[in-house]
Amino acid sequence: MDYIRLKHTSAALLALCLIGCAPLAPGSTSPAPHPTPAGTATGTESASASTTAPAPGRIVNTIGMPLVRIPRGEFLMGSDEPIAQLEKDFPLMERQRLEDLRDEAPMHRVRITRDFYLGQTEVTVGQFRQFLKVSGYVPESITDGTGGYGYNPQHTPSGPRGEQFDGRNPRYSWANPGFAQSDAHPVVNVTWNDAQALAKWLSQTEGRVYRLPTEAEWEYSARAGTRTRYHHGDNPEGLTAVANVFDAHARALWPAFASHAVRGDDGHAFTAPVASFAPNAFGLHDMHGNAWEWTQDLHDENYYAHSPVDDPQGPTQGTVYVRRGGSWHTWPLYLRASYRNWNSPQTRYTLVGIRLLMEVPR
Ligand SMILES: [Ca+2]
Ligand SMILES: [Ca+2]
Repeated sequence: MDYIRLKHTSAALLALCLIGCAPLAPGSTSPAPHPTPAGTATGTESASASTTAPAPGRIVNTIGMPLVRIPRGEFLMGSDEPIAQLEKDFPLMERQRLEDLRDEAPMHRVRITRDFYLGQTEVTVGQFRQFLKVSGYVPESITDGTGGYGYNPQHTPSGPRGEQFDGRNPRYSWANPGFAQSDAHPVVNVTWNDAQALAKWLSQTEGRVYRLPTEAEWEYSARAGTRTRYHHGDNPEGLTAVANVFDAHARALWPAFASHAVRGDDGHAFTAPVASFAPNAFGLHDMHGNAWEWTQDLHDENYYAHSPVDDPQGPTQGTVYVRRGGSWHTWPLYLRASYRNWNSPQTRYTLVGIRLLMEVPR
């Protein structure tokens, strides 16, 4: 289950170039082989030893965050799947939920004109802790005093939003989502504003430009040359091999939503240590599931109809920011590469985390 319902309820609440790279030729939609970096000015190059999959073109920054160089290229963004096809493959979904996916259309050609580095994983609890310790930053859930959300076995959903998690409550924050997390798990209960603070601090500390990815950069990275619903293909039941999703483990804790769970078992009822699953063709882990990932873009459901081909930056006006990829608590329909959901920049939740982009210096 996910708090997808928030999309339809309260808007107020939801409300480096390194020598030796081999970018995609303009016009190509195939994932390029991982380019090999010749060096880095900051961080430690690490193309082999790691807890994550070896990936040439990979660097590790000053807080231990691995980033993978993504080659520029073109892709088809969004989805043009007919509702009839989705009804066939997601038979338990109400018609309205399928109609609500119209902001994924029209499918349109997008060109990413510059290589960039993207976090190989979501930002981890350990990385976020280090950021707080060194920078002195205090996360929004603590400064505003309202706290975050958390898993509480005794929590009974009630009220108009029918929250599946307990909160907001000051007992919950990035440090406590109500379930056990090690430093290797993705940090959650972090806001879009918290992500901005982390990016700003890393930029100042390393003399680089860090930021959240645009929606286009995110989807290009998640697809890694594929045009299917997920990077492994179209079958939701294949997700448990590549992602931490709402699976048999989670189903046992939320029986009311059991019918929407994938049948398989990914081994994790809550968040999983990042990079527990195989990466996509770009070497990125957990683009589907584990934690939702904030993007830099505001949301406009009609944006795709008029967005530019080159490096779309999202609408210039709006109040909510897009998050992508689904989470450990998300149904398969909402784990598709094209799916868009959004929240206010103050939103913090047990399912939402961060993945950062680092620009290649001009
Ligand atoms: Ca799971
Ligand atoms: Ca994710």
